[in-house]
Amino acid sequence: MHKMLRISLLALLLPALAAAQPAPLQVTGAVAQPLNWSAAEVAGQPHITVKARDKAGKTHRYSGVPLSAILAAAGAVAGGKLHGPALRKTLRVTGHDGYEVAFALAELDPAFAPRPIILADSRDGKPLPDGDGPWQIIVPGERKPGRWVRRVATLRVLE
Ligand SMILES: Nc1nc2c(c(=O)[nH]1)N[C@H]1C(S)=C(S)[C@@H](COP(=O)(O)O)O[C@H]1N2
Ligand SMILES: [Mo]
Repeated sequence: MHKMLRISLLALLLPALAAAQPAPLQVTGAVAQPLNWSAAEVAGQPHITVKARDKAGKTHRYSGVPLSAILAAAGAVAGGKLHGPALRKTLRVTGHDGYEVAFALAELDPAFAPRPIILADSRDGKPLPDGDGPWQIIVPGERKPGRWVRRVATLRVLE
């Protein structure tokens, strides 16, 4: 192929290739170290598996990263420091469609919470389907799945 043609084809394709890159996970707000994690970086974090019932009442095995571990990596207040006035703090989770839910940090902290809430990247051993992934919040034991945010974009700690 002619060199100029090759270069201009590449120039045309580059924005499309960039757009095809999945958006990173943003961890922001009242944290010491904001994070911007690619899917590979999320996949590289220690995972746990939880069983949870979906809206249809079907039990699945979801694997993912505990939100408490993500908050720890971002330097959000946790553990022994999460007491007294810090207990007002919340995590706002936003999906790519703008859907938002809140968790109290205490709901996520292993010192308070009986169950880990996770940022799941797989269900029954397979990546989440496109409409749910790459990441979905899974809240085991919760009676309604309203906080199972699909297509998670941002985790923001609010004071
Ligand atoms: N990104 C995103 N996640 C979402 C929602 C949404 O609108 N957007 N709806 C929530 C609600 S209210 C419920 S009940 C569950 C299941 O929703 P579904 O019935 O659309 O599957 O997904 C939750 N996660
Ligand atoms: Mo819902």
